[in-house]
Amino acid sequence: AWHEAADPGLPLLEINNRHGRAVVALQGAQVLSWQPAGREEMLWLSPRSRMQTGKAIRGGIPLCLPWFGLAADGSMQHGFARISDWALTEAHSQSDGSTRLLLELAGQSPQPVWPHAFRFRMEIVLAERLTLTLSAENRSNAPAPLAALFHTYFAVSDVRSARVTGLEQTRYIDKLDASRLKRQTGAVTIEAETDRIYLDVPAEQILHSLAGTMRIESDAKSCVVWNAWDNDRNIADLGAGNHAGYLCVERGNVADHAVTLQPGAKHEIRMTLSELGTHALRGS
Ligand code: TA6
Repeated sequence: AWHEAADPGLPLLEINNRHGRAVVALQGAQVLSWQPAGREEMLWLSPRSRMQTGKAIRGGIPLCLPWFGLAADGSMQHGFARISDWALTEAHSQSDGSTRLLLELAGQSPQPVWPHAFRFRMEIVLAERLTLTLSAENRSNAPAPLAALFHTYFAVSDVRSARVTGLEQTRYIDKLDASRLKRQTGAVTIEAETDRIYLDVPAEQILHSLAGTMRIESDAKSCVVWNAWDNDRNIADLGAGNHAGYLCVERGNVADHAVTLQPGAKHEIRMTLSELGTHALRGS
């Protein structure tokens, strides 16, 4: 139904294969929906999201690229990649029944705060698992600072009963407590507004919720955990009470793990999501 709300200038691609179904917006190379065969929706899309050209979409898997958080001059949050129109350069089915899409965004940066020529590529493979590979190449002749993150919104039955394992004993920056550095004890649970950047994290996290179990694997070193809690009322495209339905668990290289890309150099991050067989469709 949310397709119908989309502005006609916001093209959506749909993948359907024996492993499941996914919807990807060309704007931002953003995965909006992923439903493994016979399973529920794994990603959360805000019922209040704008579906308009040039406006960030609240949900699915937005990219934060080429920076995370506010730009150095305070002008723009999370980079321009998520509001830019990417091009589909390849789409094909593979012998194992999976589908592979390749999307690209290249040229001169539209943002003076990041004055570089670049090429970003995003590969999306829908198999039994969903694998995203993002690469960023600096095509300018000056070193470019770069952060890259998959800002995934996972659908949960109720965030108060969600739990993330795989971050035990990890250090994190608490953005809601003057960016103090703290250490996680036990699993991560959400009992209030939460906005943390975990550093040097293990390759794998598991998100447990009453809806089911999701494995998140990545070679990247940061993991951001975010839920707006009752601050959702102040975020127009989220809306009061809607925080209960999602938890952001975001893998990438940001903060201490942001990089400097030399002219001609590339940086790549990969993430694989696997549903661990527990999100059976209700009533089946
Ligand atoms: O990744 C967490 C975060 O950076 C939070 O600080 C919060 O603001 C969130 O992203 C959403 O950002 P957005 O620009 O999409 O509203």
